[in-house]
Amino acid sequence: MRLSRQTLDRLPEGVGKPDYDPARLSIGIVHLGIGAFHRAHQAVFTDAVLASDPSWGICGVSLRSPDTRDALQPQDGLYTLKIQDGEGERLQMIGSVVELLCAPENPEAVLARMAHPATRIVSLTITEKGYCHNPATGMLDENHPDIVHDLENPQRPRSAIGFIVEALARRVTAGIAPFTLLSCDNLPSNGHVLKRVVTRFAELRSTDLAGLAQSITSPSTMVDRIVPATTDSDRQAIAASLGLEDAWPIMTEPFRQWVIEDDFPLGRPAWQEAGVVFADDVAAFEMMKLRLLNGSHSTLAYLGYLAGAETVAEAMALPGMEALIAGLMREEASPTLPPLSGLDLAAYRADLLRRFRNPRLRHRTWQIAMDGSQKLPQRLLGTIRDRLKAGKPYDRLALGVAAWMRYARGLDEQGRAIDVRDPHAARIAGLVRDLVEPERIVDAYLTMQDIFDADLAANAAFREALVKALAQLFEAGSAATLRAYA
Ligand code: CS2
Repeated sequence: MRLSRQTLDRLPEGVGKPDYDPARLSIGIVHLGIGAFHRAHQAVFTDAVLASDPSWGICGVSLRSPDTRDALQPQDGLYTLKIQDGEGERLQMIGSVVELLCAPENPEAVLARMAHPATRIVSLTITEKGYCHNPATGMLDENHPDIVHDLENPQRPRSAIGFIVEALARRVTAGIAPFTLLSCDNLPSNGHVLKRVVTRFAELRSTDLAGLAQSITSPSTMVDRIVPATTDSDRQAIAASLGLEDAWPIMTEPFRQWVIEDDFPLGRPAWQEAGVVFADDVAAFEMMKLRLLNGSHSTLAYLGYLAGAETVAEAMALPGMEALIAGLMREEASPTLPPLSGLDLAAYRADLLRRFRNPRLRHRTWQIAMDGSQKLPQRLLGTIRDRLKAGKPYDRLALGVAAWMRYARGLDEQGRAIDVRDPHAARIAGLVRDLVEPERIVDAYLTMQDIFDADLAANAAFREALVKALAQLFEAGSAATLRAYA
């Protein structure tokens, strides 16, 4: 039997259930990119406050595949959240997602929902590459195939940006005020980046639309929760605990954090009641999280994968890894952060190490290794730029970048192919696959100025640090390189 509104009352005792009637929800939020992260984060914070205002139900949109819709629609949008760490586990049913749409199948339904007067927020988790921007500059990549397509077919868009601008245009025509845009991706100043690419795209469509895009609000956010991809064995374990089938449960950790700039002209859910922090400026939080959590995550994913560790917890157990990551955070990344009053940075770092060690989450290094070309600039390269300016060492950060270079080249330490997922995977393979000398590999990578901007690419000390780290990874391998930090 399948999980659904009808079967909710069959759930075993101890499983958390919505404290509202899911059948009475209406839609106030359209979320673009309804993946696991959204369902462990924004949808959960929203679920917690729907009892006081049921008008903030979520319409979840997939921009690519119908998988999520196909899994959740027969369950009335309900799914299980499994929250687990070394101390135990807890199951909770989430009911905030009330409608599921698959954009490529029916773009018109998505546009109609976004243009509906009751839709007051359009939130996004579309990953870094979904912004169709140049990661080094933050500007719209006007040659991006989806952008070119959407400018030619504005009424049948493919990209999130194309959908947003067309929906805004329809709202203006209908005399409906613009929705608030809410980026929930791991980008610095994500609200500004989103507004910049949306405004530029609108400008390319027409000058009237450009003025409109200028007037929208797009608060920045910092989002945090570790959410590994669900596996079939997770599905089986959930079915055994519930006595009901759930086609797509979500696995996560107890920790969750959401910091948002409070700028919602059409209103918002009372998220503060669920622990969301509203701040005037989230840039400092965002930088802390990107440079400490995500910078460490990427470093340990590349080094860990190369050393044969399948999960983050396994990577953390490699001799030397924890000391390397702790040192990267404390010595190299933390000194570059702006002061955050009231925040104990040492405790934050200790907490991160504990979260990375979570023995219950099987968070694959391969999953985090995805899309490195889009992640490195804000996770490692910005920190290195600041260290260079200050004349301070950055060896561990350089090792992280070199490990990406080794990984993305596409061959592991045994010479086997790596399944590299990255929008630039083919371009990278073309540049470096056949090269063997570390100098030449580094030089070839440094020609990618959409990742390494011109200044960094021309910095001799930076180049030398990368060559040294990469040479070590080729000569000694990742595990032996790590052992030197133990
Ligand atoms: C990870 C993040 O996959 C990745 O690149 O670094 O998804 C990370 O788990 C989240 O940002 C944690 O909030």
